Amino acid sequence: MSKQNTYDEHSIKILEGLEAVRKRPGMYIGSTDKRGMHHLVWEIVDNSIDEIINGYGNYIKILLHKDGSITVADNGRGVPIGMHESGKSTPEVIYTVLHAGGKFENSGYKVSGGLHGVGGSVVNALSTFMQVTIYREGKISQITFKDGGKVDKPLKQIGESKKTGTIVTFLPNKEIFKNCNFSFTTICERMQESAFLLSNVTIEVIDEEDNLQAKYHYDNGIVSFVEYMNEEKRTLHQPIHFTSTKNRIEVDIAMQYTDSYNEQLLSFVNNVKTSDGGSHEVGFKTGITKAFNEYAKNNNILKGKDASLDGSDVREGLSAIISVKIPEDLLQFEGQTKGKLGTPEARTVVEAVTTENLKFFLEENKEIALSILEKAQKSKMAREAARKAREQVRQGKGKSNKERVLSEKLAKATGKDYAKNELFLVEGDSAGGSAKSYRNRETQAILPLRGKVLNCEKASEREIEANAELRQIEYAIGAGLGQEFDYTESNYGKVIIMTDADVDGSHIQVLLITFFYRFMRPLIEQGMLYIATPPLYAIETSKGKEYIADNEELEEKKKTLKGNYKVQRFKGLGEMDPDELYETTMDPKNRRLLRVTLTDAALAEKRIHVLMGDQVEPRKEWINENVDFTLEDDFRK
Ligand code: 0R9
Repeated sequence: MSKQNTYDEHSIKILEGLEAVRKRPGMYIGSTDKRGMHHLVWEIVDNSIDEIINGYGNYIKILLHKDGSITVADNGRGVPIGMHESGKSTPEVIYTVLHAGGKFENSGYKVSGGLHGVGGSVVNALSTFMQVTIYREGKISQITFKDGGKVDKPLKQIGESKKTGTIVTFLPNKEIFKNCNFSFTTICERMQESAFLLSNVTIEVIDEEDNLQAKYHYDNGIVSFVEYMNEEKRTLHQPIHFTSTKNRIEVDIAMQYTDSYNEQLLSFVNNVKTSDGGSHEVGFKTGITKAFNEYAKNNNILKGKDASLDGSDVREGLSAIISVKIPEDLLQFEGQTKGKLGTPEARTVVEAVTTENLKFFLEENKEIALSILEKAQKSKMAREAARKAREQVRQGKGKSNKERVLSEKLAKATGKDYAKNELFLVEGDSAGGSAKSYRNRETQAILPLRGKVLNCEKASEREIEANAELRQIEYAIGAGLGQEFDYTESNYGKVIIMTDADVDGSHIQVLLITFFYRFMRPLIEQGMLYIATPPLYAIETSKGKEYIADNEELEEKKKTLKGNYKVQRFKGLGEMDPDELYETTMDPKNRRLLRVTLTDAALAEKRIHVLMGDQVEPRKEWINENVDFTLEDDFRK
């Protein structure tokens, strides 16, 4: 037996380490759902990215194979192939010893605060197959593992080549990652982000099953990123770009205003996205507010007694990327998913760099400064007007005739415990009528919606206000709109979308989700938005009537039935009797509500585009991944 195959004390320790990963995968990769499984890919890709950051290689390729395995390849130097002091080959150590990568670590900017950097051994532990092929020193060498890190074939030369690089293939353990598949879209989004941040690197993603491919390469880093974010918008100027290093913190910022009302801010620390923001974002926001207010005062745009522009005013229509590089000893991450930067120095440094550079830019570019300030002033006025109008509505004043008519459609709940109250947005007047007649009047309010809701992917707040259906929803919820929206003011703890289980119903759901996403996002973030799931079938047997959720459940049920039975298919909510609708879909005792969650809001605006576009496939995938419900049946067409 060769040395690599003998199970000595050292090998046992290694297998125990890998066993610990399998026992508590969550500790290493966050979770064992789809997100966790993709984390395995990020772990491997991060190694390639580290190599590129260190100055070696410019190409990464990812292949999603038909059998559920995945390959990541880079053209760096290749993992060293020599013998390690333990007597094992270096690749064996790297892919079986926890945290071994770190010992060889030579990148000054490795992110250790997040879930990153735990390395190939964790991926190996959670895979039933892993193969590492290395092109280095004129040779092609390969090592294969099975069953979560056991060496199947030790490192061996399998050929000769002048190329250099590393290829890693692995098959995630299906018992750990149940019902999970790799998603081409998720991988593409992340790789595109990396391509933006790295500049002059090509990243290719290929899905062999569905024959899809994508290739990313950007010459201008985060400037290209901002241009991409604003691709479909009207911009007010060329992107503003500045970089600077202070107190060992490197700041790289690109920003560009558009004529839209939306703010889009993405931040990164050491090339890893900080989805929950943190001190660098705070510094940036304070910095731009300061720069614009100072400029406005110095140039008499804001006069003596005028109130200052507020942060939200100067961020209206702004798209920005904040990328900082922080040395390891200063890194602090917060929050459950470690997506928030804590490092206090990042706030002061980013604020100083932003104020300084932006002030300089504004002085040098008067016309641009004025156009941005004009927009900010408008936002300030609209904000003040909206606040006054809301106060009047709250005090019962200023309720127009129109609003009174609108509010007649709403069947209010009588209870005053707002958190317990529920607002049902019901497709169609007829189902709305059924729901109104048979509901829990104390806690359940009904607002019937007629026809399709406005597609508000690109609508402004003013257009929303002009749209009767959306205006009603805003008015019923009573917590404002857009930047003024305050979920604590909501008249309801749950807002429930109730539509027919057909294509039109699904479309209405998507349109409403888009509306809430754009204009009442905290409602989604707070987990207050739901989808009702009316049953598709009822089965009548000698024992009585039973409701069936979907086709799958129907097939299962049919297998268990003996004797005569009758299947009824509900084509819409209107086909159910009012008591039936209440019992199956509204009664908290029986109903099944699906909570709408946005797992990753960062590029969501871009995704809303996908969602609202003409193509069905990307939309279906987006919904499946980002909204906690599936609409398989309805989106199959
Ligand atoms: C396809 C995924 N790629 C990788 O996993 C990968 C790891 C890796 C790497 C090095 C180069 N390319 C890589 N790709 C490397 C080489 C050298 C020094 N550091 C890193 C060198 O030539 O001296 N390594 C990651 C960890 C290790 N190598 C090490 F620990 F073995 F050094």
